[in-house]
Amino acid sequence: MTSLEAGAPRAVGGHWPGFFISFEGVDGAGKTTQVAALGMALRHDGHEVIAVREPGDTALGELARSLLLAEYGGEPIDPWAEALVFIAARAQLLRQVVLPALERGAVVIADRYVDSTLAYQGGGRGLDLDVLRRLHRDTCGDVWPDLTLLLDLPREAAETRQRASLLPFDRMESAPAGFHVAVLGAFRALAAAEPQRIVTIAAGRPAVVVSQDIWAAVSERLEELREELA
Ligand code: T5A
Repeated sequence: MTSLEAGAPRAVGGHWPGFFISFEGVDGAGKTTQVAALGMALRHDGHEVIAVREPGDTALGELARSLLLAEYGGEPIDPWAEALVFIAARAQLLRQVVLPALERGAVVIADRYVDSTLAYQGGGRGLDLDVLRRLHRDTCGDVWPDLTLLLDLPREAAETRQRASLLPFDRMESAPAGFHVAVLGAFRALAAAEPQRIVTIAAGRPAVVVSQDIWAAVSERLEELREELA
C-alpha cells in the first residue's frame, strides 16, 4: 500500500459555476445532521442546494447501497468487489446529479464522496491507494470537491450516539473496532496531506457548535472561490 501522505490530485475544482462540498467521517460522526443544517443555512442565504448521499440517490446507487450495507449470512464481500460497487454508484451519481447541478451553479453537498473510498477501502481494507486514485481519475473524471469537511470523532463515541437511536447496525458498522480505527487514521492522514481542501472539524461537541464551525469554513472557502473567479 502506498502512503496516504502522497496526497491526492485535485485536478478539477472551481471551474464550474457551482460549489462542491463533501462531508466525511466514521459511521455516525454526525454527517447527516450537519448536511441538513448546512443545506438549510445555504438555502436561507439564497443558494440552490442539492444534497446527495453515497452510495445512493440514483436508482443504481440505491441498489448498490442495499447490496453493500446488507449482511450476507457471514459471506465476506471481496474488498475489490466492494470498492468497485461504491465507485460504480459514484460514477452514476456524479454524471446524473452532481455535475449537472454544479454546471447550473448549485451548491452540491455530498454525504460521503471519494475520500470514503480511500479511507474505508484503502485505509480500512488495505487496498492500494494509487490504484483507487487511478480508478477515481479514470471513472469519475478526477472530480474532487472544492471543500471537504472531515467530522472528526472516534468510532466509539459515534457508536454510543447511534445506539441511542436503537437502529440495527449495517454490514460496515458491524466491522471490528480495528477496522474503524484504521478508517479514522486514514481520514486524518488524508486531511493532513490536503489541508487546503480538507478542513477537520471536532465533532464531539453539541451539534449547534459543530454547525457554527462548518458555516465559518464554508463561508471562507466560498469567499476565496469568488475572489479566484473574479
Ligand atoms: N462507504 C461509503 C465505504 O466504505 N466506501 C465508500 O466509498 C462510501 C461512499 C455508508 C457506509 O458505506 C461506507 C461508509 C459507511 O459505512 P451511511 O449510512 O451513509 O453508510 O453512513 P453512516 O456514516 O453510517 O451514516 P449515519 O447516518 O449512520 O451517520 P452520520 O450521518 O455520520 O451521523 P448522524 O447525523 O446520522 O448522527 C448519528 C446520531 O448521532 C446524533 C444524531 O441525532 C443521530 O442519532 N448526533 C449527535 N449527538 C450528539 N452530538 C452531536 N453533535 C450529534 N450529531 C449527531
